[in-house]
Amino acid sequence: MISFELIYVFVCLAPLVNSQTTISGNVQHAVSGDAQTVQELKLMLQTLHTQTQSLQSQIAAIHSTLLTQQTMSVDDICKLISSTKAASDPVDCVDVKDAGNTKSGVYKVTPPGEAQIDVYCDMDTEGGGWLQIQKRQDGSVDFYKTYSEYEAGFGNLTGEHYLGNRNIHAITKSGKYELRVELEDFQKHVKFAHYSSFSVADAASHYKLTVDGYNGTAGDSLIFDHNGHEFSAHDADNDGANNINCAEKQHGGYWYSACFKSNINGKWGVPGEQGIIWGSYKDWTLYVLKRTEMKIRRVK
Ligand SMILES: [Ca+2]
Repeated sequence: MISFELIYVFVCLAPLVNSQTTISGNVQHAVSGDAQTVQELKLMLQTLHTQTQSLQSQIAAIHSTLLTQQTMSVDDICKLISSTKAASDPVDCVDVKDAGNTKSGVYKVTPPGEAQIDVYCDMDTEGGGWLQIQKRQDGSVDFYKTYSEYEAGFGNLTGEHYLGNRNIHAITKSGKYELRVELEDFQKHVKFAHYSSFSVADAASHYKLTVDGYNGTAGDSLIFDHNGHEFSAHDADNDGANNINCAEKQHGGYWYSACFKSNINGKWGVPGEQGIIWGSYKDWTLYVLKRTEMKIRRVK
């Protein structure tokens, strides 16, 4: 408010000062019959002119200082808000990373509209900032869960787990996210599938999968037969097969169609179509995998 008032004074004074010569001329013309009075008035006007110029300089200096301070202040406030948000209320692992965390591990994030939760952030893979939403590695967690359990999430963050569809939706609706799927077989061969965009719809849409932009070494076993499909569990048949409960048949919870090209929430450590499968990993065979990770990262 003060700076605007000073700007106003500055703007108003400028024409006034510039008009001193005109005023002087008019006065001289009006009282030309009294030379002494005219001389006194000219002196007064000169004094006023000098004082006004001095005042103008002071106002300009103050104005400049205030503008500088104002700019710095706004920048500082923005940085403060940004750093405070990243430090205390991160939405995802990108925020966690931006807050200066460089080690992979469990961190607290708050998906928009949801309560604060713990998540596992991968800070080592491909630049870090990845939020893990699924992991299989040893069969320690049973993935044959109900729809509600898949909705809420389950497992151990430092081991096998599923983040939960409600939170995956809350996070992916808040921005553009990419997906990386890492896949390792029992011979320690690692491949990956990267998708440039990934999101999961809301509960009313049964957490429908939208994924696009594949590249990688494992092949694409997600877009075909899974993209655009709703999530199913053995107690919630939302798949694309009228006469089959795919979640029951494949022993998992997933975005099944009729029924699958990948089944990484299937039964760990068993061969066949109920196993941990990523069809394109090896020539569209039922080649069983040991470790799978799904991780998402906000695209800036
Ligand atoms: Ca069905």
